[in-house]
Amino acid sequence: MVLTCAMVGAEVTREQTPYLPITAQEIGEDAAKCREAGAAMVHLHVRTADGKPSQDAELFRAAIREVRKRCDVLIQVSTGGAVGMGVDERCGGLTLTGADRPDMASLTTGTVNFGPDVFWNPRPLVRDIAARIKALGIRPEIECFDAGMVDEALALQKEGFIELPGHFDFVLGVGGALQARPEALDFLRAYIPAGSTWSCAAMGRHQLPFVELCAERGGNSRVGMEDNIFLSKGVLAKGNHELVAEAAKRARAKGRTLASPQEARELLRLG
Ligand code: KMH
Ligand code: ZN
Repeated sequence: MVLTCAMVGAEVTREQTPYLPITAQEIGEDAAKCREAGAAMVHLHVRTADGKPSQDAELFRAAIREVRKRCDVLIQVSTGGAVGMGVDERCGGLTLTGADRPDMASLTTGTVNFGPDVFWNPRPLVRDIAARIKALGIRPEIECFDAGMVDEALALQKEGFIELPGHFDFVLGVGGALQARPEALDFLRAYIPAGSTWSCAAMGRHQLPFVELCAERGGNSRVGMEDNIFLSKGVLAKGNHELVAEAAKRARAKGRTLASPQEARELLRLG
């Protein structure tokens, strides 16, 4: 089972939790602890020094270097960024090559309500981002906030923008989108093309129970402060590694073994 940790996100603030990693060094230190706790991959966003969401290439470079000097966890850069960002800003992490090249990048395949906002992903923009991911020679994690985003992945394959079978991440529980319900997960995992891999990122209080559902169903799982800051009701996680450790405990209790980054690379066909 591949455990991914979405460590930073674009929405959570230091006012909500003092444990959110913001600087490259904080991200590197927490990532190493996540790896130790059982994560094979981290999904990364970056922030400016004052905590504002950014997708700046140099901030990504600094964070990636701080992670890689400490551990071998796979690094997936976000191309979603924060609502309202333009495509070039969103794709900052895709400009990094050589030793700083990310292992994977997220790709959301449709527009969706996002709480009071709209996460804007019109079809030409999705194709633009998919082409940049392909040009970098890495594979996307296809992020589906709603069921139609699976169908759009099939359209992207037909048009040559992505390869399938692929790796899907079902993001369940965002306000205005598909909610974190077991039947939604069961529909989606049956709906993706045969041979594809999947994980699920459930929001808020659903995060840790969904690790167990994913474990039971033979899938992979994403946890982390991007989606949930609480270890239990009213108890903040004192770092992403605490969420990963709890996820690892629950997955193992369901009889799953956790993939190393190298094993995850093979399972997700990252080459
Ligand atoms: N912050 C959300 C608006 C991604 O990383 O690709 C989008 C997001 C998706 O987090
Ligand atoms: Zn993200």
